[in-house]
Amino acid sequence: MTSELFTMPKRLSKETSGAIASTDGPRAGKRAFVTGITGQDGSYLAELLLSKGYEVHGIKRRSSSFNTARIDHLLADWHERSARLFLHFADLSDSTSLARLLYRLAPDEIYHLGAQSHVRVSFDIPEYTGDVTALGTTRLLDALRESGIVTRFYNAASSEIFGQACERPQNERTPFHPRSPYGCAKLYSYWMTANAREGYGLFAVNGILFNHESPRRGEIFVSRKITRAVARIEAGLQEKLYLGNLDAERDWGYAPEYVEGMWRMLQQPVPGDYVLATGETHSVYEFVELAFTAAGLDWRRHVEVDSQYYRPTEIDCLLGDASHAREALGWVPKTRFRDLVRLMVDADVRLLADSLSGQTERTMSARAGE
Ligand code: NDP
Ligand code: GDR
Repeated sequence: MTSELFTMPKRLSKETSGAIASTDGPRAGKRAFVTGITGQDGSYLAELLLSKGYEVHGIKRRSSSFNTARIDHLLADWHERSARLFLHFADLSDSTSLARLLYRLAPDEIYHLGAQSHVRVSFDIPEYTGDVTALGTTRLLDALRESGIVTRFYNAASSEIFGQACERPQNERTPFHPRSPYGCAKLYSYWMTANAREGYGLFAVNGILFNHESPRRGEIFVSRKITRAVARIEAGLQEKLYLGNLDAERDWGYAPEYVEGMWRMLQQPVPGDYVLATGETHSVYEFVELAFTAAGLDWRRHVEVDSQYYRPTEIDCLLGDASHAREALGWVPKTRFRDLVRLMVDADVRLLADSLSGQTERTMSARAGE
């Protein structure tokens, strides 16, 4: 389906638009554009796409310190002919930067992963979360429409949109009841993506992903907070770990497997929405117990509850049903909960040992032994 709203804008010439020199030539493979490439999922996705021969363009935010640690091992000097990963300064709060890049790059596929992604923090900065996580998607979709390019669009939706769900497990037809500013922002983003598909015929998909973790998980998400603390307690650098609600249950999978699912969604003949989940749910308490036991520690001696980590509204239990993804995409999660906890503890123990021995120049993936 086409629409007048997709009419090509008057294009600038390459000279005046400042086309990116290294990407001007004919393309051998597909070109992908990734928001959130510096995050956990973005880094695994970049690896996957490069391994499939893609040329990958990601955006990074201006920061007063380096924020590319997760992808440093993938970056080559962009002057070199072999370079296939390129970073550009842009921000989801700056529509002009997004429009300019999409126009210049005309990517075959767009993976929209950028967000203020922390649920607890979204209660402290709800307006900002709405601006980046909700409106950021609108800005990107609008930039896409204005640039007049033909492309495929993946939106990182979230199991948080189910919130206090009325049924268990949750699938693509489960009604939504978000329980945080983040969940509300993701629900808006979800509907904007669906609307672009229905209204403008865009190949746009929502990946409704349940929690997925890895050694590259941000340090203030509960899984990584626990495994880092276990490593530090084992090394005698820390005595206590303060957590919030230990009873909350989540469907936890392994991040590299989930980015494979994202890619598969964009290779389908028609666009749709997909849940990715393991189909198992475990409490934070279970995560704690397994992680401490893996390092030979007794969690009761070290873990205390601090109510400041509680949320004004919590989701008690999330459990996903990914049978649609299994049937349509052939996507099946492989890493079990117990193995996930173990590999994260092992990675943090190695990471700490490396940093204590001064081997700080080693890349994150090498440190994690992945
Ligand atoms: P991360 O928090 O690790 O990464 C978020 C990314 O978004 C980072 O690259 C971050 O940049 C970038 N970002 C934040 N604000 C802006 C902005 N204003 N402009 C441009 N980029 C910005 O998230 P994950 O990798 O874990 O998750 C990827 C996506 O999937 C997110 O949208 C998340 O909400 C969603 N999701 C994640 C799940 C999970 O379990 N991991 C489950 C379901 C959904 P910087 O590095 O500079 O901070
Ligand atoms: P979540 O992940 O909110 O599910 O969002 P998080 O790891 O933050 O919390 C999971 C559960 O653990 C409980 N919890 C704590 N959480 C944190 N961060 N810190 C604590 O000290 C703590 N103690 C207990 C929480 O209350 C919660 O129940 C993640 C993010 O990646 C989102 O971007 C994504 O959309 C969803 O997963 C699916």
